[in-house]
Amino acid sequence: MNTQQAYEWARSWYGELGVDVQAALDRMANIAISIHCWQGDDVQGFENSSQELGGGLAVTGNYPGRARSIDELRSDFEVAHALIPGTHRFNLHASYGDFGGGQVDRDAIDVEHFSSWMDWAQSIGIGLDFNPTFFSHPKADDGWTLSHQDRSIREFWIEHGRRCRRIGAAMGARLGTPCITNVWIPDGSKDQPIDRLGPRLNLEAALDAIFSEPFESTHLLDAVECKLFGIGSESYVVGSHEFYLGYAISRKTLLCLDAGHFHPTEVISDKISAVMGYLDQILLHVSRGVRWDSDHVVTLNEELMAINQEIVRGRFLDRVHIGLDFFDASINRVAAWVIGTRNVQKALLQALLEPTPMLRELEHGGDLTGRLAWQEHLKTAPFQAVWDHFCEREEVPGGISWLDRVREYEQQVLSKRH
Ligand code: RNT
Ligand code: ZN
Repeated sequence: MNTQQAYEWARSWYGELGVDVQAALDRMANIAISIHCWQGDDVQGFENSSQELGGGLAVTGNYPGRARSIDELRSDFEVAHALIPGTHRFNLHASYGDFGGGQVDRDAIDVEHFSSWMDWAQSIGIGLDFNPTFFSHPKADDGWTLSHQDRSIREFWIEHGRRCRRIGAAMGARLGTPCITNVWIPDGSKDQPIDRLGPRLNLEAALDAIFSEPFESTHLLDAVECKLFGIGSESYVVGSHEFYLGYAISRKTLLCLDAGHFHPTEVISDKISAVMGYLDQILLHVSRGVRWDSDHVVTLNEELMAINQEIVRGRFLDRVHIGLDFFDASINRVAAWVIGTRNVQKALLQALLEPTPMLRELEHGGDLTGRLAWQEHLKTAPFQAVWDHFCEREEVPGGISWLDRVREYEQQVLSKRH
């Protein structure tokens, strides 16, 4: 059976369950994933400083070939993007500005430092997303930024946040697609604090100051990212889930849910339907924690499936922005991007191929036995044939053949970086 015959057979298999495969593929082709720049260079950035990675973030592994310059990062991403079906977005951190070999502090960055990124994005036809960088900086070395007890430190970071929104809005205006600008700060405490309230009040006021400048929502969308704990903030995180949920609802920003930011058995797939009644849009940081917020490359596991099922079943595709957040330096970084992004797409496509009305009917009719039997049966549906057809349609390698291109690029380019 050739791939076309396999696809036709799979199509009729799904068709018998009332699933329109063609419609699912058409929908898939238009879903842009926000691919994070920081998998390409181990969250180092291009600030020309000797500052080490901070904020409790940890990248482990020393696989050769890390991107050391803007040109290398762009080239690596282009290789990955060409192996991922569809057109996606690139998610930059403020520390990745084009500073021309000089040093520009975080409270002095401006649109001009990102104009070459915008030129590049436009030239390859992708949108950009953005993040202020509240870590890996002398003024964040004690682990506190926007909620710092020292007003001058808070003001430094507020200025950074305000500038980042201007940069984000410029990206959105230039590229014709809103730039989601996501605030994550590391602030918190290793041990039990006496004052849990004060820093939260500081953070609330600092965020209000950052968000006070109005921008068109067609240019800029603001998001805030909550977290349960981090390395060095095990006992208290200022920007917790409750804090940011309340903030996002009251200020009408997006809430960012990172899959690695909750208790190990607490899942963001269950949070989507809970928050969508109160929030217009949300951002996801699809990640994979292994025992902790370890940011492993996303695999096609049950939670990834559940996240995407929730987005599709709730008809939230236009209101949930899918971003990625993982960083693994122990494997080829281009492959990490390709594997993680394609996995999200596979989960999404499987969700779009679900015979949801039939499953709902079983559930509503009280046939929980049938529901479980069908859920399990669908796990071995002839999905691979549909996926390969989708890749072919989008002119990218199907199956595992993309790996040949990554290996070739590794041999010709990545292995020569020392
Ligand atoms: C950290 C957050 C945040 C970062 C990136 C680099 O716990 O998940 O999103 O991973 O900003
Ligand atoms: Zn995140």
